[in-house]
Amino acid sequence: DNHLPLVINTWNVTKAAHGAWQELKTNDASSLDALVYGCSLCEDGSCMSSIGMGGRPDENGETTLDAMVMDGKTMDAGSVGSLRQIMNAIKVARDVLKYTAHTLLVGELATDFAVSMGFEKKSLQTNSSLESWIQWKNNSCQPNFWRNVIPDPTSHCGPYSPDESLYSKNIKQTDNKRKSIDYSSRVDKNCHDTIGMIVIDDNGNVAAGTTTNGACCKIPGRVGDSPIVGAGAYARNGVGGAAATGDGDIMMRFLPSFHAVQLMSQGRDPTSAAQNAIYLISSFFPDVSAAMVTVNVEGDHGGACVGFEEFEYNFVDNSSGVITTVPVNC
Ligand code: SD4
Repeated sequence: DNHLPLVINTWNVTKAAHGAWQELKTNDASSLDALVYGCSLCEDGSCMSSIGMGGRPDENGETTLDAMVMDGKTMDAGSVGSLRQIMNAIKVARDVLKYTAHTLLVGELATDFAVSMGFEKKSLQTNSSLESWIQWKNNSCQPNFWRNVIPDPTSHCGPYSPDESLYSKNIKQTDNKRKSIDYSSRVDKNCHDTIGMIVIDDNGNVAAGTTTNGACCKIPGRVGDSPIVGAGAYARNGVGGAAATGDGDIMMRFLPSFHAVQLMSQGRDPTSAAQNAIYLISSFFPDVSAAMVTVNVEGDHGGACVGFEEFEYNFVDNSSGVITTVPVNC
């Protein structure tokens, strides 16, 4: 097929698309290695401030990373959740795939695994991540992830105060006192912090993957959708792949990437597969921010989104050889 190879990724992250494309075209890389290389270019924080190193920190001010890769030929996958102090999370995810029989390693022990694989351990904090954390800490109106701590934009937005019971983590409210979450306030709609990518090489091998630091000011230990197979991304040879971005705490309950690939395997075109997967989520959570890209092995591609002010994706295939940015209406 003259469309192959191809690369598609969430958001306008041409650095990642370009890196993956170069690997395919000039180094004859496999789809999996091209994907890992392209995404890893952004993990030093140089693409969007919120991917990888120096990205948006957790409540304690630490940046931790989620990443996954999936090989649609073997249906192998490797992923890491809440990985600490290792910059190239997607490369660690590939090592989980390649060198272990596991799928997901998490936290400090995933760091130990990475170190044993030769990765360098270092702080992921930068001046800008420190600054954004201090700003969050000092503004009690900023979104947080506690069900019993609802930011009140009408009140004075002072610093979080340790003795203010509203902001005390030690207060466990009973279910009937627990307020429902205003989902629309939790995710910064202008902050795009995940690359999800699908690469199909000229042998038709589909790889899919993600890398992210998750969500600003997450509760330490939180793992999002991005490293969850079928949620963050999914790949299947003979069909295609999908990758998702947005409010992962909600999205992971619906396995949207698996859902979309499943629909494509039943003959759906990529756009309607993405729309079905995303609109199912918003039918339960109308305020969710959620987006997805999809591509099939014929080279047809599409996207869908809800709740974002704008969503776009990068696409390049062999017939054009040029990276285009495709806007999607939300
Ligand atoms: C997460 N899905 O960890 C990621 C965040 C994201 O645009 O994609 N934001 O929930």
